[in-house]
Amino acid sequence: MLRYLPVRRIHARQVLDSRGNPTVEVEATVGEGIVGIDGYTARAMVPSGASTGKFEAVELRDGEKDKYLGLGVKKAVANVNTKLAEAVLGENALNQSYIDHLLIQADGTDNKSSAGANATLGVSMAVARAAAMALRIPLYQYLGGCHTRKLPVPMMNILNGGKHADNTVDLQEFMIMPAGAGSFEDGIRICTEIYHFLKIILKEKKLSTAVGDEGGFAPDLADSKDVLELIVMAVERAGYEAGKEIVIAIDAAASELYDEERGVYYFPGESQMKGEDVFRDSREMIDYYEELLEKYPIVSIEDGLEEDDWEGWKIMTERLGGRIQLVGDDLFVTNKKRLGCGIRLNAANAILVKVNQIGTLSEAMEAVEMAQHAGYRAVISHRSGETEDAFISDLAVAVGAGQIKTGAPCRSDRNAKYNQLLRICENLGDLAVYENPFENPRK
Ligand code: 2PG
Ligand code: MG
Repeated sequence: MLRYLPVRRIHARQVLDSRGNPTVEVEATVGEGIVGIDGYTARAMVPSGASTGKFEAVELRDGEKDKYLGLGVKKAVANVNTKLAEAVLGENALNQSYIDHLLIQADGTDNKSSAGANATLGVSMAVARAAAMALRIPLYQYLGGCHTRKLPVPMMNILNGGKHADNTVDLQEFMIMPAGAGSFEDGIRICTEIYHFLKIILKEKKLSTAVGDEGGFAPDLADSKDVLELIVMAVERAGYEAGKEIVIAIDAAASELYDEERGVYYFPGESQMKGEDVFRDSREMIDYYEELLEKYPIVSIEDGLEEDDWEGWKIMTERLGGRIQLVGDDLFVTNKKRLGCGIRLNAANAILVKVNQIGTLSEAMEAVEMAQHAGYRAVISHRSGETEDAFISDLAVAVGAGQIKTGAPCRSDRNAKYNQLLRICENLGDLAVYENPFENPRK
């Protein structure tokens, strides 16, 4: 059995992401020079957020105002090509946790602010992919083992708002989940049909069919109820039953609405559409969600409150946690310390996992493990700024997350993830498992 697979070459370059911003791409070559083993080169690209949590690991940007509006990543690229490469060259690519440990050490800070989480993550992912290639097994199997076979239920964001669109919808994401579909493939088909019917309905109503950063439509609507009405209409028009084949998830991204000075959440779009300022405090936010739950088949709310409001999260979990999934994104930032705090306090009951929030693959996988041990669910997620890299699809299957959030069935940066999952589905054949994650709510 192959036990030692040396990292032979690490090389980074600056490329573009789905929003036209620079990002880091890393190539890793492993194995060269070992008897009987060819060299294998794999590539990974790093995603980037817009509604970024303030406790996330640091994404290093150049800040040169005359180039890419300050968003270049040449410094992160240089860090990969110098100190991170030096740290892992000659080391065993088959020992991912050790590779990641070396990257963390080479950075030397708590939040990857020296090398940049965009630099460490690129190396981490490229090495893992190269190792899988050398072993000639699919990435999901390399990361998850031979028993890996659970496909995730997609959270498809078909209507964009908040920081991801230029419209009046204040909550960031309205997603459909084919939780009652018979297979992953059917789930994708059903959601895509609903997406197309939503477009037809928007056109009929003379609303905009332009899309936001994650490929969902971004019309001007008065409030969340209007959005949910349209979604239910699209589900029915496509021939499905909302609450049966299809359930709904929301990412409120409430940290973005929070007005720190006043200690309340401000809804700018709703205010504009209604001609009066709309504020909600923490308790009113929970009341608001409760009202929406009564009327619509919502099964999951992400970042319902802002990232510092542990007390509010505790109360929200007490009030809603028995009925729906409450996902911590900005709250947990894929960080075990923050997740541990949430578990102790009984705040939220699920974690959103974004590899670039923490900066290495091992740390992200450990966060999933910690969540699953505590009876929390895990949702693997893209960022609003993405690339054609579909690493997270393999990761979602590898950890058996059961849920993936990766945008609308529109724009190749989003469909790259769905298409990779379709390939994995085909690869698994009859072994593939597709389950409704909400059938046996664990709380
Ligand atoms: C989120 C993400 C992804 P961003 O808030 O969950 O949908 O957005 O990448 O902008 O943080
Ligand atoms: Mg979020």
